[in-house]
Formats: sequence, C-alpha cells, structure tokens
Amino acid sequence: MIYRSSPVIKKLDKPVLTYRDVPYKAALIFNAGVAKFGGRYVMVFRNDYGSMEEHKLEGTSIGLAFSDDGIKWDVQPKPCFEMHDDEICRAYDPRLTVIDGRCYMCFAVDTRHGLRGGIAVTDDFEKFDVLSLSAPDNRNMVLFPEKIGGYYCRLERPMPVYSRGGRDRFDTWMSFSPDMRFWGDSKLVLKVEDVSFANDKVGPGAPPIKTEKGWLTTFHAVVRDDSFGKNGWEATWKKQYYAGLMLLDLEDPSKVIGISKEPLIATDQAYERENGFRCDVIFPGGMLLEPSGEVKIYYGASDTYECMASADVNDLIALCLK
Ligand code: BMA
Repeated sequence: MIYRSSPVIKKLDKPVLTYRDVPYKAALIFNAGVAKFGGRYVMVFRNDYGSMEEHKLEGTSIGLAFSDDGIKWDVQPKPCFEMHDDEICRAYDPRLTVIDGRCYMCFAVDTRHGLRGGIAVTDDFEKFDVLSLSAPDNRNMVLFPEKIGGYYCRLERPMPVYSRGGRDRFDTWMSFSPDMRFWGDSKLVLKVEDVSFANDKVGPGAPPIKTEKGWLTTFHAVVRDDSFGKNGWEATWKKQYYAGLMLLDLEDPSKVIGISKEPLIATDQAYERENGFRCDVIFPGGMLLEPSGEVKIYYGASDTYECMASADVNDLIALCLK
C-alpha cells in the first residue's frame, strides 16, 4: 500500500534545496538538520556529490545554508563538515539542536569497523568539536533542546542484528548523559510493532519540539516489500520510508503518550520523486515551532531533494491523540 500525506500537511510547490542551489560539486541534497541560531535559520544538509546525469556518486559532505525565512536558502561557498581518514569513510544525515545557546550537531559516521553516531558542538559552523562517537551500530541520533531530570537526552536507533530475527527490525531507543560524552541508562521508546505503517524499522526524525501536551517529534517508519522492483537509480529498491509523528511525556520522554495512526508525510508530489535516487523515501530531520503556531518540517525526499512542509501545532498534537 502506498500512503499519502496527512491532510494537516501543507507542502511547498517545490523543494527548498536541490543540487542546482549549491555552488560546488553537488548531486543528491537531502536529510538536512535545521535550527534557529544567532537570529537566523541555519541548515546543514547532506550532499552525496557526483553526477546527476550519469547517476554516479563519488562522496559525501555536509553543506551549510542560511535563511531569513526558513524557505529561501543561501548556500555558503563550501561544505562545513567532513570526516574522512583511514578508519572513517564519511559523516552524513546531520541534525541540529540548540541547547543553552550552543548549537549541537548529531550525525551518522560510516567507519571500516561499524556505523557510529556522532555529536559535535559549534558556535559558528566553522569550528566543530566532536564530543562523542558511539559504539557500533547506532545512528539517527537527535537531541532534546533541554536537559530533562538533570540529563541531556537523545533518541537513537541501534541496529540489533542477532536478536530481532536475523533481519532488519530496528527500533527507537533513548539514552541519557550528564555531559554529552558518556551516554547510558538506555530505554526502548518505540517498537516496529507499535507502528501500523512499518514492518522494517522505526527511527528518530527531527529533534523534538516542546509543547504543552508533550514533546512532539517525527520518526521515520520503513516498510520493506521484497516484491518491489526498480524504483530509482538502483536495480531494485524494496523499501518505502514515511514520516510518522508521536508525542512523548514531558517528564519521562521514554513514554509515548500519543502516535499518529497513519503517516504524516509521504512522497506524493512529482517534485519529490523526479530523478529520485531511491523513490518513496521521506526522511524528516528538522522541525521548528514558530511563534504563530506554525510548525515547519524539513525532510529529505527520495534521497534526492530537501523539502519542507508546514502544519499547525494543534493539528499535529490532535493527530497523535486521535
Ligand atoms: C537510511 C539512511 C538514510 C537514507 C535512507 C533511505 O538507512 O541511509 O540516510 O535516507 O536509508 O535510503
């Protein structure tokens, strides 16, 4: 079954960022993190560079863009973050959270000995201090914007291969830290079995926003169907990724108090799929609550473009509690 986006979602009539907007080598522009920092909107985006025409990819960097309205973006002249050495292959899928006036960036790191989740902090997007790199295999980390019960909190998606039936079946967890470096006291938050539109994995999306009713946060929900054939650049692509939405308890954010019964966002616009590397993929990474109650949600579409949708915060909360 192919789902559509929820009626509460309003999409723009084009992506907010594509390779055409980037003044250096760029191809797939997607899975961005977004924050309001230093009086403007900031975006860090994944750039899998190479050739769009030849469907060839050469590497990955993280680019930087600023905006005054969160819609028109000014991409900076060079990438802002890259990790590459004998052990580390690349860093990607950044997410941003502002905590106590500093901007933290979570990211995934492919290494020769496993997949790690990183956290760095920056004040200017020029210098980043890497504060922690998890043990493998864990990624899709996102930070809450404040300490809860005296601890920094992060959602994450470890990848247990032995204990979940010898196939992908990855759930959303959370861990706590006194200092952003040492993480523990881990708890299971959202299981694949809890989500009717997932059979493969559920993982964190954008960093949560605080509302009166709870922490509102997106997640990615993945359906795998082995009967799927070609659906993008590769010979086969057997998955669909949707954005779901849930509400977590304000004091104990490991407790899910509401969840959308159907996907919040699906790829239903032509511009989200044209030339798609992997079609039918929605990967949310940024969510901002405006003073008017508008929520801006930023997501990668088909691993190719960065897109934005908006919704009213009360409609989103109602969707979780329905
Ligand atoms: C996940 C990550 C994401 C990507 C998604 C769909 O495993 O690699 O970066 O958007 O797959 O390809």
